[in-house]
Amino acid sequence: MTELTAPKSSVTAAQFADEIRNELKYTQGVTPEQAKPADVYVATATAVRKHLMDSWMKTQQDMVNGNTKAVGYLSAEFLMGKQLRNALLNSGLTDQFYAAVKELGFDAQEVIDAEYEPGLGNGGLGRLAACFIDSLASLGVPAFGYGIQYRYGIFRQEFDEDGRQVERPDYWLANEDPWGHIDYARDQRVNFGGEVVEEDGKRVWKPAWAVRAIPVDYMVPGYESGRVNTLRLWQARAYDEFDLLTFNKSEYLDAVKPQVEAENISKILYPEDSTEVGKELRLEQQYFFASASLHDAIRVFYGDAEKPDLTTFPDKITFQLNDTHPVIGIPELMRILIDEYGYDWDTAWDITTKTFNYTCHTLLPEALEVWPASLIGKLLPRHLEIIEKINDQFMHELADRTDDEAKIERMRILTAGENPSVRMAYLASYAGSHVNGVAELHSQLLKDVTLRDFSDIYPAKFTNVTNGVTPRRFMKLANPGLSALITEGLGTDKWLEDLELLKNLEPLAADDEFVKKFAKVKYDNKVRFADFAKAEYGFELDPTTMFDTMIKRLHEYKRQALKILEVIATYADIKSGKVKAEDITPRTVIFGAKAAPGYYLAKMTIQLINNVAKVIDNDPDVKGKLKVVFPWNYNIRVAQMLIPATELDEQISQAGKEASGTSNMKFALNGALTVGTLDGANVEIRERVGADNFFLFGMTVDEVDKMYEGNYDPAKFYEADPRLKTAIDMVADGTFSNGDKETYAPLVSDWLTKDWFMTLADFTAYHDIQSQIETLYADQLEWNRKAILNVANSGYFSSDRSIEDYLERVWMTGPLPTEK
Ligand code: OAK
Repeated sequence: MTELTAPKSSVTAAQFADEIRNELKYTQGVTPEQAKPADVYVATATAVRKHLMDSWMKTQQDMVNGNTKAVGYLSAEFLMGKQLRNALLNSGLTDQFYAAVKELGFDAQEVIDAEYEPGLGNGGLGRLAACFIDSLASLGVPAFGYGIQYRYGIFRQEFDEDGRQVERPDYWLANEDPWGHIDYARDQRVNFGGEVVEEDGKRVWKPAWAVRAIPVDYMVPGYESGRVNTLRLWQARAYDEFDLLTFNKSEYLDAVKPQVEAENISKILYPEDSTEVGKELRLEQQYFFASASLHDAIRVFYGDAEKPDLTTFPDKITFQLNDTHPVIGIPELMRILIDEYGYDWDTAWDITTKTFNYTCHTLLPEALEVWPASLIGKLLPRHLEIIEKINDQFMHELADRTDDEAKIERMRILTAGENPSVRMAYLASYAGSHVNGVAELHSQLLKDVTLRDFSDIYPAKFTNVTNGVTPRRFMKLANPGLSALITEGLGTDKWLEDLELLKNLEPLAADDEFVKKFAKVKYDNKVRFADFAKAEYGFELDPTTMFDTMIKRLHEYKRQALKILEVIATYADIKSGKVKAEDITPRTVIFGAKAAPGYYLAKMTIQLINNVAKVIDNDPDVKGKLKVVFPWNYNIRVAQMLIPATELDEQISQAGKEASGTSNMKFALNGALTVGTLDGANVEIRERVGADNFFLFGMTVDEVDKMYEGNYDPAKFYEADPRLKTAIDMVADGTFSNGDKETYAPLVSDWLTKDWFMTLADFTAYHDIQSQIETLYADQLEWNRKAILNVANSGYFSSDRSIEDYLERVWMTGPLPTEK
């Protein structure tokens, strides 16, 4: 399928074909006859980069020479997805590409498929970072994304014959990466370990070992903005032996070990989502990229000046801390200013506090990073001193502001006692200019609960910026059919830059002809996904059934268990004849999820889902009525196929646990209806699309809190709802484990005795809403009308709007001036 693109590059398809031929010859060293699709992919990517080069250089020049403050987005994760089609779109070369590869005798899809998706993130936080740098470039705001170029991204997920998750290494760099440019000349030295000594009345850090940080630059082209920003991902390399020889011989062995291990620092992305593992390597990673990025920004804006005036640093760039992972950058900037540039403490503090802002992405206490002071002292002794001093200063400041000693004690950045630790969220909340949550409810809960003491003392720091998603990737690229229909309906494609224009689709929801066209697009997307699922996974999907999807990391709070228990109960209803054949709405339930490798119950839930899928599939009684599939290794590519094909989106987390969610936005924008709780951004989606166009169920945050207070007993809910009881009994009695009662015993026991996220308490409400869903689904015209209303009213959830909010509320900057 070709796509209409704007802006059109003036390059013709024939010229572009020549450029590709040229790259095949001079980059790949092959003739078009010898070339494989992978060669054509690399050649095309190389040609596209050249098209972007002038804008990239100009953007950097304008950023350095002008007066527009830049944004530095510091993030341990950037989950970018494939680059080729996005780069073609934003350079106006899509049509030329399709024509050129055809002329060269290749299948465009095979060329696109040759790109290996980099998985440099775990989930929502990493994908949000990718959407944000897309929007920054599209709005023409000068920006850097700063992170780590992990050699191994998120693990590749497979399932074994028992349905268990198996993690395989994702060696994405075993494939050519034509987008990344390694810039050896702009490396940075990052030091670790050693001790701090007193020299001439100054504290001097004598590190024990160092790592070379080498930037790999990725162009981030804006859509229709003519601007190209930079994503700079750091690679860790060892220095050569010369450095080691400077160490005292007797320490040689100790010294050589970290040297050899230097490259481990950028070797692997931690496959954790929300729960932290206290690993030394993780702190090394965090310091590695924070330190290299701060030094890099100083180099970018002040060149090699020996005595730059760094009091202007916060006017040059503002740094956003994407959760706590880069928060070690705060003491690092203090250290750079004091130790490397000779500023006094107060001046350094003034610069530092003006430079950083902090976004929190969680409500789970265990996801707020806390580092043992001993570990920081071992790896970064000078930073520990600085953190101690920040904490002292903070305690004094608090004593001036409140008499509440218990509160002061609660707020310590460095905890007291025998094994003190450093609370990174508190450090960020004290030192950052602004602190924000990622949806209204989340920001409110941060203020009321998680960071309450901080918001009491510093209310002006706290703000909300509701997340968003880029319509370029998640509508235009993922859903060409719907995009074309929207452009037809609106008479313009400007909605891709101003997503609120979707509002003008609202009247078309009353136009039966338009609704039918919309329904046809959805059906075609279902067929497309079914074809993909057949080719990729061997699944047989029936596109006439309802596509009901739950995609997100596997976590108890997200409650995949609620969904699978409802599926099991429905299966039992059909088997027992309780539900008549004619009353059944045939459904295909689609799951996509990775579980952290060490997360026992999450992995067991995956195994259960796979085995439920298997049992249902082998049962002729439910054929054509119910099907469950679990495409393994869910990633951005699968998301781009599956979201446009989905009719019902599951956002069923326990209220008060999901910070925002962003797939909920992607689904609404692609015309799915949501069944969801009042959690995260669901609340705002429902407000905008209208309560009639959203299937709400379940307890509210207040009800959840009350239930916790009342000593929640899940067994009562098990006893009270016969469907729930049957479903859990089936899991327990071996129905989904070849008769083995032990397989899921830990899961069953957790449900019946603990059930921290109250899956059982919400089960009945979740079932009750299903009949509303099915009644509406039976009236396809009405269903699709509501789906259109979801699209029309979700323009607010563009990441362009999120970035505009950050510009106004947090960063106080804007786009580079455009030339007349
Ligand atoms: C990851 C590690 C530590 C803390 C939070 C996360 C994370 O991925 N959080 C997710 O961030 C998304 C983007 O803001 C939100 O939409 C999700 O609700 C949140 O779980």
